[in-house]
Amino acid sequence: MPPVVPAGSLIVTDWHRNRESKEYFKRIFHNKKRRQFGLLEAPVMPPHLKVDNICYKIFISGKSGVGKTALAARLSGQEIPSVHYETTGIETTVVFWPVKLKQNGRVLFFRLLIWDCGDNALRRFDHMLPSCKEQVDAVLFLFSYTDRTSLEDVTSQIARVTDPSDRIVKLVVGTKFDLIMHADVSDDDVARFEEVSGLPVFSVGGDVTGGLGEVAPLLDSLTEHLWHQDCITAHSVPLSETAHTN
Ligand SMILES: Nc1nc2c(ncn2[C@@H]2O[C@H](COP(=O)(O)OP(=O)(O)OP(=O)(O)O)[C@@H](O)[C@H]2O)c(=O)[nH]1
Ligand SMILES: [Mg+2]
Repeated sequence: MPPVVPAGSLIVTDWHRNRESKEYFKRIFHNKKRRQFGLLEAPVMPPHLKVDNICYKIFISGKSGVGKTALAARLSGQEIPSVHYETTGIETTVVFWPVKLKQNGRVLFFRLLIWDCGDNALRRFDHMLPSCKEQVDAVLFLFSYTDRTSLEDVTSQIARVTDPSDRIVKLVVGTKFDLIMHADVSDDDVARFEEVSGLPVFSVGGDVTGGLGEVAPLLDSLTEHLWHQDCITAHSVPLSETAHTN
């Protein structure tokens, strides 16, 4: 299992709060809202701020209703549907996230292609899971704070989706953290799970306000783990020679 990378060891965390990052982060906004990127679109940078885009495939895994579609919307700054519409197939969302490397101050634009597959569709059609797993770089395993069985299910999801020998980044996300009145999972449960699984758990919940603070901890950690994984795979080969650069 890939190691957990301590926050801030490779990238500048919370860089969105830094004034110098403004020029980069404003490229993922349009009219003060997060810009929605099509599959072939990318932020346009002025020549003096030329940055590399590096692309990754991220799969969101979890029981039906746990909040996979809502998380994809949250990460891309879109509104979360208030009622549950089961996702009938695979939906993809593009999320761009600028990152500053600690080592050399270089800025990279991470392009995260998020794959969200409805859990019932995944179970009904055998070809869906292999498609989602194909060349995947990271998996976000979801549980809901309002459903204890969804946390217990994460271990079997990990076994179903990944192999102990693979180098896929794995993070766990607890959704519906805002529904504290209906909480069925305690802090102790989460701490125990983190200790046993060795995986970091992130908590999300509430409405999407479009502020970067609500997604930065998860996106910073995801990109930092992806970068770490790439450095290991490439044995510190310069970025221009790695497979993910375009
Ligand atoms: N309050 C609150 N509601 C949430 C949160 N995340 C998701 N929901 C709600 O939970 C319901 C189900 O969320 P979805 O994202 O559609 O669930 P899903 O995992 O995509 O489900 P399938 O597509 O059937 O596999 C929706 O009504 C969401 O509004 C959250 O963090 N807080
Ligand atoms: Mg869905």
